[in-house]
Amino acid sequence: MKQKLVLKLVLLGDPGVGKTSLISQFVHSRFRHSYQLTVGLDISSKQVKLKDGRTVTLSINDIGGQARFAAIRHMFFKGAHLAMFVYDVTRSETLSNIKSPWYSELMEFCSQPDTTKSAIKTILVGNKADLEDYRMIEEDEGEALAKEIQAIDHISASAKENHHVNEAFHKLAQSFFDEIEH
Ligand code: G3D
Ligand code: MG
Repeated sequence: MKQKLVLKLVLLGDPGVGKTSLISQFVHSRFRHSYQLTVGLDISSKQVKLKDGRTVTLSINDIGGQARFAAIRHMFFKGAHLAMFVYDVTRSETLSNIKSPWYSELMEFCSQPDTTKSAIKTILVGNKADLEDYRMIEEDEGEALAKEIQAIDHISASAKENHHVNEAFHKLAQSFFDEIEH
């Protein structure tokens, strides 16, 4: 019997960086112009094809404004295999907030004994790359942070223009298997 592979992916980053928009573009191939605050925890799933032809289902977890509350965040992180850190290239503070609180909290939580710490893979995404005239964060700053937090990669993306969105999700999913099988 074929086993269904499901990986839990969480998106982390400040409000307004485009987490919900990246998911909407990846899962539904659409970009919504009206601002919709994510309420509660929103889970969607999408299948991705790995390099070897197998498919894996991503269970994509989007957390909203409630991200302020530590108790909810912990439920959100629990059992995650993959994390996508998202910042907005037009707002500097969204990059500095990746390291703390987002990265440090994920690590803190993942050091609990019942989680999949050894396997968690992360990627850093600089969203809104279409807003070139308003860019405040250069590529090399994102790359440096990705190295520092040991993310598998740094990707400049645009949920609006569907630029590098699929690549970011696919790369992250693939990295989980590259690690296990080598
Ligand atoms: P969040 O889920 O991280 O809180 P959202 O962020 O996905 O709700 O997006 C917040 C705002 O950024 C929305 O605009 C959304 O349209 C915009 N946005 C998201 N991704 C992009 C992108 O790639 N490029 C541009 N130019 N805008 C983007 P509003 O105006 O509704 O606040
Ligand atoms: Mg949202």
